[in-house]
Amino acid sequence: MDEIANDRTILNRFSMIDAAALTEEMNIRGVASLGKILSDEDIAWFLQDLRRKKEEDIAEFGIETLKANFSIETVNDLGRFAGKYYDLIGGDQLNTIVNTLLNDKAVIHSYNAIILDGKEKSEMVGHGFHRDMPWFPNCRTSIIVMIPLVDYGPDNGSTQFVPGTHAFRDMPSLDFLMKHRQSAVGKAGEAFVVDSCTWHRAGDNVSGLPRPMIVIKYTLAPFKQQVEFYLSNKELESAAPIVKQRLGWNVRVPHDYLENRDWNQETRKFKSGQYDMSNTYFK
Ligand SMILES: O=C(O)CCC(=O)C(=O)O
Ligand SMILES: [Fe+2]
Repeated sequence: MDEIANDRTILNRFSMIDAAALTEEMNIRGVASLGKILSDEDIAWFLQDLRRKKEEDIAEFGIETLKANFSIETVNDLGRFAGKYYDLIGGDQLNTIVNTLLNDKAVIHSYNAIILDGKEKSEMVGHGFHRDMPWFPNCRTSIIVMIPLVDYGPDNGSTQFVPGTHAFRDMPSLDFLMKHRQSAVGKAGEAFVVDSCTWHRAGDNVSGLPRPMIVIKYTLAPFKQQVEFYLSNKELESAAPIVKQRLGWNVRVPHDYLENRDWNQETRKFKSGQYDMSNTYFK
C-alpha cells in the first residue's frame, strides 16, 4: 500500500544522512553518493514534466536558436515552475545535506535540468573537464547535487569526475584527468554530490536515449546566483521560508542606497547574518 499522502510531497525518507561520513567523503574526495532521494512516483512526474517543458521550449524558440545559445540540452531555472520544484528544494533530506556540506544560509546558484540528448551533442560547456566555482584553499564554497532521473552509467553519459582534484588550485593535466576519471553509476533517483571545484564533465551519451538529470548547484549566500530568482520566480515571495532562503530571497541586492537604508529585517533585501562561512573549512 502506497503511503504517499499527496502527490506534491517529495519523499525524504529513503536514506538517513551520516553527516560525518558525508563530510569526510567530500573533504577528501570531493564527491559522494547520496542514495535515493526521489520516489519512483516523483521520478515519473519529473521525467514527464521536463520532457513537456523541453518540448515547449523548442516550440517557442526553435532548435537552431537553442543550439546557438547552448541551451538545447537544458531546461533552465526550474524554480520558475514552483510546485514540485519547490517541494524538492524544500525537502528535509536535501537541506540536511546542504547544511552538512555548506550551511543553512547557502543559496542555490543554479537550478536546471540537463537532459543530455542521446542524439544531438551540443556545444554545452559541460562536455569538457571543468570546475564550476573559483578555487579557495581549504574551503568548500559550493556543491553540485545531481539527481539523474534514469539509471545511469558510462553508456548514457553519466557525469565523470576526478576524485581529490577539488583540493588543488591548478587544473591537472588532461592525461591525469583521463587516467583517473570515474563515471557516476546508479539508479534513477539516486543522487550524488560533487564539490564544484572537483574537475568533472558530462560523459558521452552513446545510448541513443536521453539522460535527464536535475542539477542543483548551491553556494554560500554572499556569492552571486546564475539568475535573479526573486524576479524570475513569480511564486517565491509566498513560498516556504527554506525555499525563499535557498533561492536567494534574503540576499537580494538593493537597487540603490536609499533601499539599502531599510533596516527593518522583515522588508530589508540583503538581510543580516548572511556573510556566513561556518562549516566550510577543511584541512
Ligand atoms: O551533465 C553532466 O553530466 C555534467 C553537468 C555539469 O557539469 C554541471 O552541471 O555542472
Ligand atoms: Fe559542471
